[in-house]
Order: sequence, then structure tokens, then C-alpha cells
Amino acid sequence: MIMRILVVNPNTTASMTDKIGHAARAVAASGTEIIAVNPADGPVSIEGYYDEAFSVPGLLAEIAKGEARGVSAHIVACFDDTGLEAARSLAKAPVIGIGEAAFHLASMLGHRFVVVTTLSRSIAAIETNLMKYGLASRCAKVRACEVPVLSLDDPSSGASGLISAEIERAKAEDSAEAIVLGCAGMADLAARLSAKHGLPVIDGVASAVKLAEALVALGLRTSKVGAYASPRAKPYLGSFAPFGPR
Ligand code: 5HY
Repeated sequence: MIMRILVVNPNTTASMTDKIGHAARAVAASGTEIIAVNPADGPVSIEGYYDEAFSVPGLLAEIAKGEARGVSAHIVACFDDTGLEAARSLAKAPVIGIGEAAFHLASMLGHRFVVVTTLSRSIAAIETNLMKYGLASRCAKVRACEVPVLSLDDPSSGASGLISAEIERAKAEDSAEAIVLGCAGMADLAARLSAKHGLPVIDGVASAVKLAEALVALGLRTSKVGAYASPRAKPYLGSFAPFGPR
């Protein structure tokens, strides 16, 4: 075994964690072990800012366990990159968000890309991340197929067809040259949609695995000399006491 990558689904739906783990293992190198986990506490799905907030403590608890196990890298497997900066502050190993990973790969494949996510309520956080990462100018639009996260696996939701319809609109109206799937739960759709629509369709889970492998292979780890410096030691009171930086 050359490296172990911790993939954290920050929501608490185990079936989604299984799907994410499968998508990660499908592209992982032969020497890469994928450890896919989710917290026991928190929202069953993350759809907007309030869910995001309550997914972060559980995410950070899993990142802390990964650090204690000495994993080579961490992946935040929620397309909103929920808690990414806090995770980088906690970790010494590299931490990749699936949204950021997908944005960067898409920006290398065409001049402009379009994101297709689940619900409209998730659009603002994704647009904010694009600005934060300096890639807003390369994303023509963030679209929503209006399928809730946990309905993606429900055949009666028509999710694949609704995503396809948004992809065709993105090609016709946004001049999209590449599509980013804006939910970890869409990880299993990328190849089929790429073939169907004739342009690159990028899944963040697979993108993050290969970027994590690259950073580890290059011996690169999270910089601890600035924004992601380890938290200052201080008491945390109440139920968060175990999270207190020492
Ligand atoms: C995700 N929510 O990737 C995001 C996507 C979204 O529970 N996993 C979630 O719809 O915001």
C-alpha cells in the first residue's frame, strides 16, 4: 500500500457514503486505499447553509480520526466543500474538496464550464466558492435540476433525465464546454452523461481522488504557516470540549 485516502461524506446517509466510496475506488491507483466514512451525528443531507453548519463538527471529528491514523490525504465529499478551510486548519495532510477539485479540472478542459447541482438553494454557496477559488470567471452558470440530494437514487425522481435537460440547456444557452456535476450523489452518472451529451462531464469525487494522489506523490502537504495554521490552544466549553485545540 502506497497511500491511504480518507473520503468523508459529511452528511449521515451511509448509502451515499457507499456510493461515494465506490466512485473513489473506481479511479484510485492500485496502491491507493480508500477509506470512506460519514459522521454518526448531523444532517442526512446537506442542502444549503443551515445543513452545512451542522455537518462541520462531524466532518472535523472524522478528519481528526484520519490524522490520528496517519492517512496520506483527506477528501471532503460534499460538493459545497463544507468545512474545507477548518479541515485544512486541523490537518497536516492535504485536504481536497470535491467542488474545488471539479472546478479546477473543468477549467483545464474548456474556456467555460457550467455546474449542475441539485436544488436551487445550493446555488449561492457554490457561486460563493467559485469566487473564493478565483474561478467564477470560468463558470458560465450554476444550474439546478431541482432533485433533492436523497432523491437522486430514487428512479421515480427522473434525476438522470432532469440533469440531462439542464446539460442541454447549458450547451444551448450558456455555451458550456464542460459540465461539473454539483453533488457527490451524482458521482455514478458522469461517464454516461459525458457520452450522451458529447462534452466532458466531471465528477468531483473522482477528481478529488486523483488530485489527492498527485499531492501525496509530490510530497506536498497543507501549508501550516498562514491561513491553515493549527488552531491556537484554548478551552472549548460544553459538548464541544473534545474539539478544543491543545
Ligand atoms: C453533496 N449535499 O454533495 C451536497 C450537494 C448539494 O448532502 N452532498 C450533500 O446538493 O448541495
